[in-house]
Amino acid sequence: MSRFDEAKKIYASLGVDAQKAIETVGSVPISIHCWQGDDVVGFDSRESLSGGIQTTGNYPGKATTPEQLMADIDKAFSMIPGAKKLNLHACYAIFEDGEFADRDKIGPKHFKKWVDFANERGWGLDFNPTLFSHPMVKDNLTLSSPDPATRAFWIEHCKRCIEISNYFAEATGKPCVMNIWIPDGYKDIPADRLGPRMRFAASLDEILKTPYDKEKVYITLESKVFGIGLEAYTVGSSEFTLGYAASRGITPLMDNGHYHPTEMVSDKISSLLCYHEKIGLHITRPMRWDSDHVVLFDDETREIAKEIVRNGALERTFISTDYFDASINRICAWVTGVRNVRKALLFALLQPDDKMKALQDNAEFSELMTLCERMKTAPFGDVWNEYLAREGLGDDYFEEIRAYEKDVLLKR
Ligand code: RNT
Ligand code: ZN
Repeated sequence: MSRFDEAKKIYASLGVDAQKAIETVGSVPISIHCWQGDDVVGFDSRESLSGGIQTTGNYPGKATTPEQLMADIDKAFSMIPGAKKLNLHACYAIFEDGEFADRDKIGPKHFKKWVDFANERGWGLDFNPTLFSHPMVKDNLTLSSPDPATRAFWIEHCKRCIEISNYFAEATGKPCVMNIWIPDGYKDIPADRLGPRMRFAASLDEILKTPYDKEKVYITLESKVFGIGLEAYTVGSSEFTLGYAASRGITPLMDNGHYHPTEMVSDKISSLLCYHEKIGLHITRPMRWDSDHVVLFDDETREIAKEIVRNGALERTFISTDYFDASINRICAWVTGVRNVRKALLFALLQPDDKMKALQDNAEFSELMTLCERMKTAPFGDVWNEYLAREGLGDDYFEEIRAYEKDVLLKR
């Protein structure tokens, strides 16, 4: 009997259909961030990364051209099982023949190469306006700036990004999620907290007047508690974005690096599901701060996956990754982090949810605790390895990464 057959029997005895879990897990799309490949630099400006986010490390081999980034994406994606989307930022616009368009002038044509790239591979595309690393970020402010010209520039940028998102949805035939995140905030205690938030809301209202196909383009709004140099106050706080999204009928997005350390996104998903048909997630790993380490197969990643699966929310959740480690091989970072999201989903699909809910409702908390603990040591690895094998992949991928580093990355 194979290890998987053995595991299947054990899971069946716990009330779980391992075969079905394997069949389901690969169909869940994970939107993979392109920006792990080049430390969130992009191709449109020579500005260094700003906005209170930071990459640290100087590992060799970073992609610096669209061709290199595409090659690295191909390599990484080939080692990641399951349905994938590619998540782009506006700063990854591709200009040809010496042409340049500033962020308030970009359009679909600057992303045609990305559309061709995605279509050749059958991937959907997601998108993000880039409201950082640009001289029009004035005093750390964009859409909430007191300066009308600054606000107007970024409003125009976001409107163009909606157009580009519409183009993505149409050209790929797959829905496009466009996520708005602004870095705006203050380093020290502000004298006016309301003004910037009112201006941000007014700017968003203006942006949302842009026509778009609501069946195909989903606009999400991401919150944040603080950034580097923006420690005292961020305009787009959790309360602000949840209120805005609920009142305007757009989708809230939670990044699990964007809360106080004892606040858990896994605990927040169910609350948002009460009020929103769709929710968005940026899955990352905060280490003491919003450090965006590579996602591991850790407790919180599993708990987030469990909340999505046991609440029947796989089709209601836009799952994307958002981390950027420049201190290790970037392909390895991509593959490891995204595999861990998929692994957490498989783990979640292997829980006896009905039984556990019944135990909770019957106040059988001792039994619930023991069952949860047993599930941790059930033969999960055998099911994961079976899933990988069916995808033509293995659990030991490091030699392949090392070979690509030697043959491609170190020659750059
Ligand atoms: C920043 C946000 C945001 C960015 C990306 C690059 O704290 O998490 O999502 O990481 O847009
Ligand atoms: Zn994020």
